[in-house]
Parts: sequence; structure tokens; C-alpha cells
Amino acid sequence: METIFTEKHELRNARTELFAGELVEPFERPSRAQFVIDRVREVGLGAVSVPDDYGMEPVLAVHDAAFVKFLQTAWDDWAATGAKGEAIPTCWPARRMSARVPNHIDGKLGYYALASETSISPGTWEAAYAAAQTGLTGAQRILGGARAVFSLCRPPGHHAAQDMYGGYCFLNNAAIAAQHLREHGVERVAILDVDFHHGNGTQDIFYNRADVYFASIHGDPMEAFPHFLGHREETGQGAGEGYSVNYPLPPGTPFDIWRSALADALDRISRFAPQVLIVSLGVDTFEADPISFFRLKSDDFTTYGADIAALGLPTLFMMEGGYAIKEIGENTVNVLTGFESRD
Ligand code: SP5
Ligand code: ZN
Repeated sequence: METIFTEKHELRNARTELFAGELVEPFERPSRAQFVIDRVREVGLGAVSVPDDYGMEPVLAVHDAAFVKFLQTAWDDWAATGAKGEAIPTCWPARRMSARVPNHIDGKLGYYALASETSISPGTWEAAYAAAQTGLTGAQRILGGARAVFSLCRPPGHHAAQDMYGGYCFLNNAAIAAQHLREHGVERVAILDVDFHHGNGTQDIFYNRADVYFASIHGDPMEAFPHFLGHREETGQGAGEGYSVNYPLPPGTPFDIWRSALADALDRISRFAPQVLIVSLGVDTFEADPISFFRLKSDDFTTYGADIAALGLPTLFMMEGGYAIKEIGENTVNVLTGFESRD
């Protein structure tokens, strides 16, 4: 399996994350991608290629133009205020307040952020853009006939919506890839989100569409981030009714329960009959993940990789979360080798 990867991800290197009332070193840090690419090379998964540049058009096919402009200028606007730390929102358009986009960077941050843990730092835009291109290049390989590709995207994308960032995500890499596939002759795309957290951004982007199916297995939002989306009752809207499915699972969920949810999701995806499957691959379902509460073991990742391969679909794996850094390479690549073992 070919891997798409660029060192430009290192440009996303925030110093701070707001966690448990303190500013700590971010869980989503550059060494994550380094451990994954090291493991890809160690097991000889296949060629490692740098992404091509598809420009801004595929990004703007998913994201709001003013939001993208905000991401491009947020760091400079913030630095110009003389702030000493990184850009963190401190106020939001909460219930019964105006939906107008403010001029001041403090207002813009609150308007476009869905969470405050994610500091904007210098280089964030450049890295997010490179991650989107990494996904697009993977999509292009699938269009060229590849059975499977791994886009090692960083920063991740599944929490980013059309006009919102947060949860360590800025551009929705999976949504951008899916939309690109749709515009290049693929009629039906399914996105399977196995990250521990609900893929709220991806769901929201395709919520009223019947051409992109969305399935997510995640920590129950009553107990876990992003807290405000990912309930079982959310199944799509309008033309999209029945084209989203959610499996919120409780603290302590072991692999056998998780795997039953996966089986149901794969069955529904199979009945949707997509031409391409995108897997939003977060490995924060691991038992030792520092911010999550499922109990998957390293071998379980191999097992479910094979389950996904059994669908027999052209498959684009895209990196999302996973914060047990020491094991992130093994767990991620286990999914890919598990897939290949069944292929
Ligand atoms: C891509 C991705 O995995 N994003 C995750 C963003 C999670 N951010 C907020 C996490 C809040 C965690 N609180 C955990 C308490 C652990 N005791
Ligand atoms: Zn996650």
C-alpha cells in the first residue's frame, strides 16, 4: 500500500493546548506523524510519496471562503494585537446572541472555533493546507485504480466543519477528498469514521446529502468530546435522511462490542454500494490513549483492518487522531497490514 506523506506537517507545532485548566504541550504534536511514518518504513508497507498540489479549489468546494481566509490570516492578526501566547478564543456566539462575523480577531476566533483546546500557532494554515493536499493525492491514486492508499494527514480533519475549526482540526481532509472523488466521476462515497471521537465536521458537511454516506463509531457525546453531536438519533436530514449512522459507545467499551458496531456499519455501507470507501483512521480507541476511554489492544487494530478489507472496496485511509504516541505507529500500521492480509 502506498503512503502519501509530507514533512510540511511539522509546520503545525503549537506550544499550547488548554487541558484540564492548564496550558500543556498539545497531545496532537509532530512526533505523532513521525512515529507513524517510521513504522510504515519499518514494516515495508510500500512506497512513500509526497503529495501533489491541487490548489485551493477542492478546499473551497467544502469550506466557506471567509472561514478559509480567517485560517490564512488568524495568526498574523493575533500576533498584531501584541498577544504573548497562541491564539485561543475566549468568547462565543452563544444562545440568543448575534450570528454576525466580528471584525476583531478575538471575535473571529470565537465565531469560527467549536472548541478552545486548539491554539492557532504560526504555520498552522500551511500545515493544514498540506494535510488536505495529502488527502487529495490519496483520492487521486484511488481514481487511478489503486485498491488502497494511506494518506498520512496531519493535522487531522474530521472535527472541522464547513466554517468551524477545533478538536485539533482546521480543514476537513476526508470531506475534501470525498468531494473531490464526487467531482471526478465517483457517484457514491462512504466515509467510515473509526476515530474515538465523533466526526462532527464530516457528518455536518454531508448531513443533507444522499451521495456521501457517513458512519461513525465513537465515545458517547454525553461523556466525550465533541459533546454536541454524534447521538444515535442523528441519521441525516432532507435528501440525506438515512445516510448518516452513529454508534455512540460508553466508557470502557472493549473490542468485541466495538467490533459488533463495526460489523453493523460495514453492513450498512455495503448496502449503500459505494464505489469508494474513505476511512477516517484515528487510533485513539486504544486502551492506553491518554484522552479517550475505549479498550482496544494493538492486535485488535489488525483484526478490524481485515474486517474492512472484506468489503472489497477501493479504500482511502486517512490519518485522524491517536495520542498514545509510543504505540501510534504500531496501532495505525496494524490496521493497514490487517487490511492487506485479507486483501
Ligand atoms: C482528531 C481528534 O482526535 N481530536 C480530539 C480532540 C479532543 N479535544 C478535547 C479533549 C478533551 C479531553 N478531556 C479528556 C479528559 C481525560 N481525563
Ligand atoms: Zn479522536
